[in-house]
Amino acid sequence: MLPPPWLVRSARHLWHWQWLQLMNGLGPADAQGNYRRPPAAFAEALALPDDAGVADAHVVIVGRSCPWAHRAWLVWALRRLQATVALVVVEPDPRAGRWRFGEPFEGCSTLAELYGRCGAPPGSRATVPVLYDRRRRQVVVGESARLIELLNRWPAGRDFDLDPPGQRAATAAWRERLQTGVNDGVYRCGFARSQAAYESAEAELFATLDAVEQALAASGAGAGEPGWLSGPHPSLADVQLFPTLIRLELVYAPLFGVSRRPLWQFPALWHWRSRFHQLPGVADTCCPEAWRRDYFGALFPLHPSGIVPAGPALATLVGSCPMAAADAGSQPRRPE
Ligand SMILES: N[C@@H](CCC(=O)N[C@@H](CS)C(=O)NCC(=O)O)C(=O)O
Repeated sequence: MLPPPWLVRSARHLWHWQWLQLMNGLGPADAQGNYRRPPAAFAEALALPDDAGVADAHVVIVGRSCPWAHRAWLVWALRRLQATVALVVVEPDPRAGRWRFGEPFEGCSTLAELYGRCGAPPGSRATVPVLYDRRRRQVVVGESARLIELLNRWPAGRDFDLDPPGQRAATAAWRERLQTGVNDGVYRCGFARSQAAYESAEAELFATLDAVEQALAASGAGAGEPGWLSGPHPSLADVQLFPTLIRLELVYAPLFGVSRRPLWQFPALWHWRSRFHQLPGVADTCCPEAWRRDYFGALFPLHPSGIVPAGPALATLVGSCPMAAADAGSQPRRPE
């Protein structure tokens, strides 16, 4: 038997109120319902430590599902920092809503404990990624945008500058635009608390993706020519874009509602994503099962059932573009 309408109405009312309370735990919003990312606790990077490059003196702490941590992991992998910076992977604890260490790290079982011990202001969020200094027992930086700049200056196993001198201005401009429009943009869609907040974030997200698509297509980088977002060499702008785009079909489109245009409708971006994925070390940083499990399993207010949907295999997202293949099929073939 169907429940009476008054019961449905009251349950909806109560559920909406509870949803708003739970959303407060996920992230703050302004009066219009726009998600506002809280500031990081250790936002400013300390100077490059004198012992940068000494084996095991520093640790970068990441979580597999976190796109902000993914950028740090990418720089670590691309520059081959394995010999000098240890990588520690924390796991989410969905019940407690925080990160925990697999085995005690510096005597701490959770990231929150480590933050507290390093003097994070009370009430601040214990977020990944973190660059930690083992000798000084201090966080060097807890803000990913600064952290990747620092790791890019770290003495490396591979001479690979991700802020190449000839393309610095373009890299900086893209990084700023991507941070708001794309990296935070998908979260502003998913964590929006009103239709208007969602629509404005969604419009900015797809406008930014359109701009990237045009830039890549114009440079030839999307069509098989060598070249990257800010110029001929891969840069921190590419590093910033990849973690968001590689999660698009797997997580953000179904969970955050960013499904207006699937990525195969952006052929240059699709091709760019496949090429970036092929760079040495990048594939090892991609953990699609953990992404789906953590997002669908841990973001209770957005997905209360916790059911993890089946998703496309990663291999189908980093192969040739279905759109390009369709175009090629519809073109008259050139004589051999
Ligand atoms: N500003 C930070 C944001 C990082 C961030 O939000 N990380 C999330 C995971 S994707 C986190 O650790 N959240 C834990 C929490 O909010 O308690 C950065 O870019 O480094």
